[in-house]
Amino acid sequence: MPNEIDQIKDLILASKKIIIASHVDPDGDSLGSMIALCLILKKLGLDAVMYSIDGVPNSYKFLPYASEIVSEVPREEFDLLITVDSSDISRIGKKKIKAKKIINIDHHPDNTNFGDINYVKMISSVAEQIYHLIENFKVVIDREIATALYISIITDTGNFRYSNTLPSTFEIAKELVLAGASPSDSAVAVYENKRMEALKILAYALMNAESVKQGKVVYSVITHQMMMDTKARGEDLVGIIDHIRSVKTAEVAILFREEERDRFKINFRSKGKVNVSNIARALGGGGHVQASGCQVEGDLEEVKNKVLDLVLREFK
Ligand SMILES: [Mn+2]
Repeated sequence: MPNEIDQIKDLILASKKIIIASHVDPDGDSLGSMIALCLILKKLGLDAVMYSIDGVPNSYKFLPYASEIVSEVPREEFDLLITVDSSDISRIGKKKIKAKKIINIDHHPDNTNFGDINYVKMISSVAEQIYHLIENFKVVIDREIATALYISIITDTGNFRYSNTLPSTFEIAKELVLAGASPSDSAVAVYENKRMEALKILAYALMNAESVKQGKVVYSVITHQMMMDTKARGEDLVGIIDHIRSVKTAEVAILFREEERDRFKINFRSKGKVNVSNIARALGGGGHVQASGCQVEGDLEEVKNKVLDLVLREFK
């Protein structure tokens, strides 16, 4: 029985029309690994469509080939759909892609193994998995591939700070830097690219932060009104949760964002002791042990109480 990587290689080489899809609300890992995979396929003489239902957030438009990513589902039927960083097929969005076969490449523990081939491994990022594909394909990593994968790794590990950072993460990062990825340029591109509006909405979030359970749970709320006041957009909220988590006593950080009247998008971060994937899943969402999210309907007080209740229960 050949392993998943060999099976993936065989299926890719046997396919003519290929589409790669990232998840909704795409992050650095899903975009970077999608781009790297597409560039590898190009080197093999294969063309692939890159698809992200929510397009590319401005903060990731610097990625090589980001402008080639489409947000409309092509009408034709594909031989192969490759999903990256998506724990379930529903994560690529509501619009259906016609494809004969699916390869599912992901590192989420709650992956539903929805593909014809499932390459699911609990490592730092899909980028690490793509790196192993490259080794098997014997493709030379150029500066663009290296940069795309390096960005994936730093965004999913919080620049090598989260507990998913393994020795293998550094080994692969080293190879990517040798191949031309720049750690300093990448860090500037990812962490120092904010709009002024992002600073203002961050100020609101920090000013309004509160804590419970002797500071072990720190949370904040971003209302629609605050978004209006600061002219902030969804992309300006990236990273706010990490500031909330930075409180010394905090074990869990929560950010409630009012998406529309009586509907809140909620992000969780944990320093490791509390499994926030369980909490998000109980509320219909998903994610990792240390980073997860969900949406909850109800008025703010109701939603806050429900969520905090669940979080406090995870402490026992
Ligand atoms: Mn990821």
